Amino acid sequence: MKPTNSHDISRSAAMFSGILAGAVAIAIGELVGSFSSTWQSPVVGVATGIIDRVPRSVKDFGVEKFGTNDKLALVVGILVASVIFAAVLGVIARRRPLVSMGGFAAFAVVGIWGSQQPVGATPGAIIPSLAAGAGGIATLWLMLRAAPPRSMVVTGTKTTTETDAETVQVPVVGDEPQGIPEPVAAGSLFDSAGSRRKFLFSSAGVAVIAAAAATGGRALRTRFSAASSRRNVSLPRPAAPLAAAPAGVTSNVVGVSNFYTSNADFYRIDTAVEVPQILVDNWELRIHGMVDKEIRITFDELLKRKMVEQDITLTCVSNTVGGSLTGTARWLGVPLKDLLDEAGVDPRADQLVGRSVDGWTSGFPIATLDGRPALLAIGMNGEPLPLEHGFPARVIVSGIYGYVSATKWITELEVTTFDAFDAYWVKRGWDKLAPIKTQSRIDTPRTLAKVAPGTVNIGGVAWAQTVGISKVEVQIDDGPFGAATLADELNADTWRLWSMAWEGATPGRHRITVRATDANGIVQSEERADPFPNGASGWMSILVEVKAG
Ligand SMILES: Nc1nc2c(c(=O)[nH]1)N[C@H]1C(S)=C(S)[C@@H](COP(=O)(O)O)O[C@H]1N2
Ligand SMILES: [Mo]
Repeated sequence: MKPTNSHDISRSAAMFSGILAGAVAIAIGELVGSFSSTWQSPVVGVATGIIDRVPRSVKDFGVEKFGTNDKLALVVGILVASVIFAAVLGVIARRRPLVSMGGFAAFAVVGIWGSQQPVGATPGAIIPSLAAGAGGIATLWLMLRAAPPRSMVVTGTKTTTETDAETVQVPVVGDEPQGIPEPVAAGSLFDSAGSRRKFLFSSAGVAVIAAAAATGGRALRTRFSAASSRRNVSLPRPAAPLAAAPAGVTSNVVGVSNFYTSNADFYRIDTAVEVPQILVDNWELRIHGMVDKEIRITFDELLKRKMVEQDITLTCVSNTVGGSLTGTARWLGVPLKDLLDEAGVDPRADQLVGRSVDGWTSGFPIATLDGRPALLAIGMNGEPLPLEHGFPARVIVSGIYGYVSATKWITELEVTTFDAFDAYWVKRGWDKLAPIKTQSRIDTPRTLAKVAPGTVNIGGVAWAQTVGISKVEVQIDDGPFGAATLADELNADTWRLWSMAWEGATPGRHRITVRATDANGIVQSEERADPFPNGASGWMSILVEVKAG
């Protein structure tokens, strides 16, 4: 028979202790991570580190599969993996307490790795992970000590009692029993002096503390929330306010996009696990690199500069044909050209790099600042930038995809060369140069929609930023392409709405195809290409079911 002793606790109690210890570790990480605006939750840090490292194909899969919830899924995945790992460490602790402590230390090391991900991470940022690891070990120790010996746990039909211990002859000095054999093996560290009662109370206590720490940490984080800072910003008036867009740019066909995309509906794409929280008082933009003189601008100083308003359609390179990763807004900001002129650009420099607080970078040719709208933007559709869209400042440049230009939460503009630096997505294989491809999209009817025979209203948007759209054509099945009606053009940097009444739609399944022509007379490429490495191309086609009744 296997010898039992007081420190031999049940497997399930050990597993449960491990899980609680893991929960405490994570909770302490959340709490301590909220003590400083430059620290972060280890879970978030690790998620960020993973996002930065996954191969492109896996990442695309994540985005496709989970949409913008991919980050949430990742965080949940990390939590589940942590719980499983902690459970295993709990079980291991019964026999090999040092190994289990090592496991918690490894846990902390992973957190430390995550904490050092953002550019400019301070050495102090490892503290939340260290505290988490220590908290985990301490909790495991406490729980295992509180756990009842296995002998008190009913296993099957047999209940062992701890009578052996009582029959041991103990030398007595004074009133104290001396020399009770120290528990061996598992007992040396996680020596159980527990009982079921003690274990229950400890569990409840630890769970409450963990929950309080995690919630407290989350709540404390909001001290550094940018939301209130944003509410206090009042946007300056532009030097020459833009007139409201004329009604002619909109469409009266139901289902076609609004000309301006509301901030709430504007697509969001970035690698940030948590929206960076920047308080304007802590914000500064540094313009440096190959410049005559480095410039630092605070938010207050920025507000005093000459502001312009510009209507620009922003597009993501990951937008698939017919996709929704594009939107139009009225942006308010300072022309990038003004800022660079002030800094004085070295003629040998050819790349302007934007760097965000979280270390993300973009880069595009300085020559792109050729007169097209290109802003350091602080306002979007009449409001300060929403937090998810880069508060307090971001870059917006017409005609090039967001990944090379549209740095949100920007803190640095660096004048450099393409030889010297590859930006975030360029390092991951995407093209260095990324002009937006001419595209057209059918907004209505929806793919596989059922529509009544007769007249079917078709409509959507088309874009060719910096050039403009001169024609949109629609094809039904294999018929000829017919010109759609174009809404008025606001400017060459925004999309153009279009519509067409398809007369005499007959019952059955039909294909609708759209293609645009830019203002230079160049027809949108028919060749199908995936977004990687420089943007999708191809004509959008949908199928509709024409059905009476
Ligand atoms: N800091 C930061 N800025 C970023 C990104 C990012 O991952 N991090 N993604 C870029 C990409 S790929 C695009 S398409 C645009 C999207 O801007 P939006 O989220 O405001 O629509 O932001 C750009 N700016
Ligand atoms: Mo993008």
